[in-house]
Amino acid sequence: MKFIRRSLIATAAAALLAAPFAAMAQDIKPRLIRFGYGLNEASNQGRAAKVFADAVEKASGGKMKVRAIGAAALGPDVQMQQALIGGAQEMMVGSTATLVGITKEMALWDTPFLLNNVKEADALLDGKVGQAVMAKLPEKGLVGLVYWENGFRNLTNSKRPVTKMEDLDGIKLRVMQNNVFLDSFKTLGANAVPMPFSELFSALETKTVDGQENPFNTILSSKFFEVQKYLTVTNHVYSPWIVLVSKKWWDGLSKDEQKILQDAANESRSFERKDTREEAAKALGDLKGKGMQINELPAAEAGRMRDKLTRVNASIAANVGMELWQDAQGQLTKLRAGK
Ligand code: TK8
Repeated sequence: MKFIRRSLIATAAAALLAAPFAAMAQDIKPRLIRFGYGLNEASNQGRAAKVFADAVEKASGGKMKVRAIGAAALGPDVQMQQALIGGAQEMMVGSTATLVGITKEMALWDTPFLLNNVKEADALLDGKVGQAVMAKLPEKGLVGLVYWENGFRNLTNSKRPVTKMEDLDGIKLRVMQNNVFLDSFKTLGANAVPMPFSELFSALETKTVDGQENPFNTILSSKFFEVQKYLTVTNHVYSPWIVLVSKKWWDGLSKDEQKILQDAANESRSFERKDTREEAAKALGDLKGKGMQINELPAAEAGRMRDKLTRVNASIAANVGMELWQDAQGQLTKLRAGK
């Protein structure tokens, strides 16, 4: 009897002691962050995702852990955006173009021939205009941290070299799931088909589509050169990527945790832009080495395309709002005047 009572007391005492320990164990269990992206691990996107993951882990002393999951294993951009909004996934990086269905102001970045160089891109994205566009996300259940560079987009296809606008006639061209891209390429005469990036390689391989458009880096890292003969340097639009957080999840973080994520995102942005630009500078030579036939779109043809797209530009301005459109144009005018 005595023995039983003593052991009961011991059990109760152990339970009392165990409770706070269990709570502590909960506290030190790291926060797991699933960070999804669409390209391969061996791409500019994959490398920067790793830099972000390492920076978060280091700054949090291991209390926050980022699992970077590439190759659209968590789904294409559009699906991940929904998972973030619902709180089923914490973070992602993807194209601003696929976000337009959620935040119409993102279409500003889809304006053909809007930006002339990466200096203009950095100034606009990191300045007032880029931040104003990003500020539209929280009301939709998303938080934007930084813009990364996807880059200037160029055209590839398996049918013929594109040296003038008319060469696009009848080319079945995959575009991102975005009305501006769809409209632009239809206006230029291509048979544009929207499709998630994750389906693109096999669609090119099976000739479901003849061509696509993406920066040099992606044409290289996604091995499109294996299934595309012709590359035309068009630089028809500058595409940003955006690092997104689920707002539902973000709101449950402490201020310190939010700062760790924002700081790590800033660090990843510097790394990513430098890495992307270095890779892009030599990618064209690499693609030539892989057997692609490359030509530059003559400036006069780019001009013709620009003129043809005036109507599309007008509809972008109307959709994103005149104030934003004029702010962007105003900042560009100033930049170009060297102010
Ligand atoms: C990757 C995409 C890709 C984009 C596209 O998920 O879809 O063509 O350029 O980078 O976001």
